[in-house]
Parts: sequence; structure tokens; C-alpha cells
Amino acid sequence: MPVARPEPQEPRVIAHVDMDCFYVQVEQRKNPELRGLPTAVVQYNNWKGGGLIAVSYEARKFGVKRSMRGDEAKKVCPDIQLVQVPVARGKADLNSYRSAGSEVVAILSTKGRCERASIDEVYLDLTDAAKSMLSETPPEVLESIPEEALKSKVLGLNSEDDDREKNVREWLFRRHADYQDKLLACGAIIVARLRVKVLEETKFTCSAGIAHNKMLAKLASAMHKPAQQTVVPSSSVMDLLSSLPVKKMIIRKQLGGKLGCSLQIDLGVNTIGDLLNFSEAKLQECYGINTGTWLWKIARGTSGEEVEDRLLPKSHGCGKTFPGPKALKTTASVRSWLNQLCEELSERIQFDLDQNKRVAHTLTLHTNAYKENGVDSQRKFPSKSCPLRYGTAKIQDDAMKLFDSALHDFLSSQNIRWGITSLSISASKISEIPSGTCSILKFFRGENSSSMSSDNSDVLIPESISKSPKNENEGCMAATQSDNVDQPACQEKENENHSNQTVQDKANPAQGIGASQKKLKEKEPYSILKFFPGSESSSTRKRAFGDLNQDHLERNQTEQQEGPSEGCDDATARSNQTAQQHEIWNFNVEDVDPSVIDELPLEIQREVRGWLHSATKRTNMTKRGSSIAHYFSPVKKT
Ligand code: TTP
Repeated sequence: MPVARPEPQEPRVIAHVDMDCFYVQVEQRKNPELRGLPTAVVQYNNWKGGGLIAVSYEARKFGVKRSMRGDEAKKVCPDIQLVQVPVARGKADLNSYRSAGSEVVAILSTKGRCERASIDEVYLDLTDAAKSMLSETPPEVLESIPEEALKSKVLGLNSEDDDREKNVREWLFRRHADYQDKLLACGAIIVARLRVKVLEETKFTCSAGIAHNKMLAKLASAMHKPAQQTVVPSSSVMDLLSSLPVKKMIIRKQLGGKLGCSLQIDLGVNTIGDLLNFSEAKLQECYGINTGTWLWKIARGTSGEEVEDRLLPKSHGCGKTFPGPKALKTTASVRSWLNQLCEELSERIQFDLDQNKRVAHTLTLHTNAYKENGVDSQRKFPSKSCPLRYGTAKIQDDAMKLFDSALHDFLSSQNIRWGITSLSISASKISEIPSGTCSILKFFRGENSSSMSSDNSDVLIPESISKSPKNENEGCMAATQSDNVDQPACQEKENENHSNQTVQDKANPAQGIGASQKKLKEKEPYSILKFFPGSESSSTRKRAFGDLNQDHLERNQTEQQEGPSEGCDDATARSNQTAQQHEIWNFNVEDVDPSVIDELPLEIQREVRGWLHSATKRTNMTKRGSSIAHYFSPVKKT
């Protein structure tokens, strides 16, 4: 949730780089015959031709939209090429897209601090690079300016003019511009070079926004797509924001949906400019101190949010939806799907461990469900977490226990039929293993380091093992749940089913950034005690994860203490016993990586966002040839 951070005194140069119709480009690279053709990538499910998740700019000209099904797209664009997302284990396999994203990140991260924000977008802090350029080779002394820089859209410059490129050149060369604008001009040149390099090396085009902060850079990158860049000089910030619909901030995920709705409904704020009518105190009164101040600053185009130094994801997640008649109605079918999801998760965390020496500590299960006959329809299926133990079988086992426990809470002793409409499992609280740790590990269990990479084995992982309870059953603990989430049934909006994972493709490790670019930093040293089971008390664990949703927790505790009731099915009774043995476990909202949520199925995304939102409130935390243009004829997107 929004937190107002102080704007740095020194001007910054921040870029937001967003790939154009990314999955389509990846598929077009795999099959170059598709280049230039109206193309869309569809989810593997065959109902009405599958759901479109990425649409090429050629197809968009015909009116094809992401919200359409394949059959509908064919009606508006009969020549459209529909490419199926690769499938593995009965669900979409995004590895090739993740891997392609990593290729791009490896190039972009060479010029400054780089934060991989999703599968296809990146923030760059180019302040230092721009400063060096300005002091050593300012634009006016450069022998040649990249064509892409001259094609920049500079907000505030007349773009309809025939002399547009000439105007941009003059803007880039202005000797008497203020220091901030001079830095931005250097940033525009650096970004143009990077974009050309990305195109040359990966064959992908991207768009970019260059501004003084992340918020403005992200808004700008979407303004002129595909394959273009937009610069936001300070003098044009207020113009940009004054008429910017709140809705656009929501679409760009810069404003939470609920907050955006409340602004519109409760305060009558339809544009960011409308926010200027409210004092900081008033906004704080309505939305709390942090969010109030954040909104007040956003209205003025200021945001101190830093570009994080992060090329790898904060967590990993995978999920699957079971809409309508596909809902899972037996524990056996849930187990079967959970096993597949856990297998994928296990492979990915294992890969992360092998490649990046990072360990995930928390396993979380998110589920959407209903009770037959609409009984107690407001009650949401609780999300549950437990310490993560490495090894596919253990993960599968723990995930099933989480499910049983959550089902028990969900049913609250009612003996009724249920249906599961989505399942997702994630691994979070990822930390780096200090260098040297792996080699020490073998002395504790007599395992050699090669066993660290074996699949399905009882791999020895520092915290997971040490945190694993002596009794396996103790590994499953109740966590959080949502009670106030809207769950629209189908994919409707362009922005709401983003797939945002950032782990290298196992099949293509060479393409990943892991080995070559990972930035392993020594954090606080691990205590050797952590390698012994039971060395960390549960109270420490609880403290470490903080309190998210106390009232639900209290209810869970009460229910667990009451024990199983009559009329439960086997699973319910089992989960009840399990739940009784488990301690309540919580986690920080801040620990949840938004990019991972983006990868989850739409329904789950909505639920998770919903409970994150409410949890945040409770804890008071108050996107040919040497020129890119040859690949696409520019299409304006405003
Ligand atoms: P986006 O960056 O939102 O869109 P895009 O790259 O397809 O197109 P644009 O040029 O407008 O940025 O999403 C990146 C990829 O994420 C997209 O190619 C496919 C995937 N995705 C989904 O799977 N489902 C979704 O609902 C969205 C929005 C994206």
C-alpha cells in the first residue's frame, strides 16, 4: 500500500521500461513467420477459442482486445494468428516468457540500479549514468544522437509539428536548460541506446518513460506505445496529472482499485488534478496519515519511492483456476492438482537455490471456494501459511495440510458440499544464503553439495529444515484470510491478469541473469543455531511475521480450540486435528511480492489483492534496421 517517502533533494533520472505485447513478441521470435501479422497469445483452455492474454499491435488495429476470447477475435480480425501458451502439468507454462524477460533485464541492468517490476517491466535509476554523461559527454558534444532519442516524445513540446524531430534535438541540446532537464536529456539518450541494444540482442521492442520519479516514469512509458519513449520534464508534470483520470492510475497499478473507487465515490475525485482541491490534512483524515500524504504528494507529481536493486523475484507462485463446472469437489482432486502445482513450485525454488543461492522460507496456499446452495456465501476460504520445507513430496504434503486446515475453517463444522474454483501456492520470504553456507551444510548431515540440486530429495536447506517442526504435523499453521473481497468471475480488464514472474528458465539457464548478474549481498550473518531443529522459538517466528489479520486469527484459534464438530467429513475432521496441533502463523504484507501476485490466476489475484488491501488497512499502513520504428508503425495510446 502507498507509503509516502521523502522526495530526495537531488534530482533523479528514473526510467520505466515496458516490453510491447510481450508474450506475442516471444512467440514471434520463436516463429518469425508471425512477425508483422495480427497475432494473439491465448490461454490453452479451448472454450470459445481460449482467452486472449497478449495481443499484437497489428491485431489491436482491428479492435482485438485482451478481454476477448479467440472466437471473438477471429470475428473482428479473421486473419488473426492465435498462438497457444505453452502448457505443462495441465497449466500455462510461463518459463519461456520469464526467461525472455531475464534476457532483457540483463541488458537494461548494465546502466544503473535495476528493479525488475514484473515479467516484462523494469525500473532503472539512471541518475549516476546521466550525471556522468552530463559532465563528460553532454548531448551537445556527442557526434551522433541515436535516432530513437530524437524520436522521443517530450511532454510539453509540440508533437504535431513537422519539425518535431528538430524540436526534440534542440530540447536535448539546450545549453541553458535547468540542471534537472539536462539530466533528463542525458537519460533519454541512455534509454534510447539501451532500447536499441535490447532490440539488437533479443529482437524485442520496448517502450519507456523517463522522468524524475518512478510514478511519472511508469505513467509515461504507456503514453506512446509500441517502441517509443516519452520524457516528462518537470515543467509538464502538472499538465500531465491535472487531467489524468484516476482510472488510469488504477490500470497502471499505481493506485489500488478500492482506494481509486473511494476517491471517486467518496470525494468526487475523477482526475489526479481534482486531488489538488484537498488539503493534506483532509486526505489524511479520510485515508490515514501515510496514504493521505502519499495522495497529496502524488497530486503534485512527487514521489520519493526508490528503485530497488532487485533482479530476482521476492517470491514464487503458481496457480490454477477451475471455473464453473470444472470446480474441484473432492479432496482427491484437490490433492492431485496441488501435487502438480507443488511440483512446479518445487522445481522453481530449487532452481533459484541452485542458481542464485536463495532459500524460500514460507509456503502459502490461496484458495477460492464456494459452498453449495450458497450457504454462508460471504465466508472466504482462508489463506494459510507454514514454514517451507524443501523437497517436492514435503511441499505437497504441507500444501495438503494447509488445505485441510483451511477447509475446516471454511466449513466451520457445517456438513455441506463445497467446490474449489482456484488454487495457488507460493513460496515467499526468500533470503540469500551467505556465501560459504552450502559448504558448511554438508558437515551437518553428511550431504554433499551436489545433493542440494537433486529433485524430490530431502534437500538440506538451512532455515526450512531448522524451522521444520520435529513432528511433521506441526509444520502446518494457520495464517490469514480474507473476508471482504470481490471476485468477478472472468478476465475483464487489460491489466488484471498480468503474469509477472522473474525466475530464469530452467531449460535456458544461460539466458538467465542468475549466474552472471545476481547480486548476492551479505546480509546479517546466519546463526549456526538456525541449522538445528527447534533452535528458533515459535514466538520468534510469530514476531518475525507480524500480525496481519488479528480478528480472523482469533477466530481461527477459537475454532481450533473447540475441536471438530459432528457431521464433518473425513477431511474436515482430519484438518481439525491438524489445526489443533498448529500454531497461528502470520506474515507481513510487505513480504508479499506484487509481481508474484500478478502471475496468479485472475480470480486469485483479486482475492489476494483484496486481503492485502484490507490487511494493510488493519495494520495501519496507512508499467527494422537500426531503428525500432521499423518493427511497428507507431500507434498512439493515450
Ligand atoms: P502487459 O505489459 O500488461 O501487456 P503487453 O506487454 O502484452 O502489451 P503492452 O504493449 O500494452 O504492454 O503484460 C505483459 C504480459 O503479461 C503480456 O504479454 C501477457 C501477460 N499478461 C497476462 O497473461 N494476462 C493479463 O491479463 C495481462 C495484462 C498480461
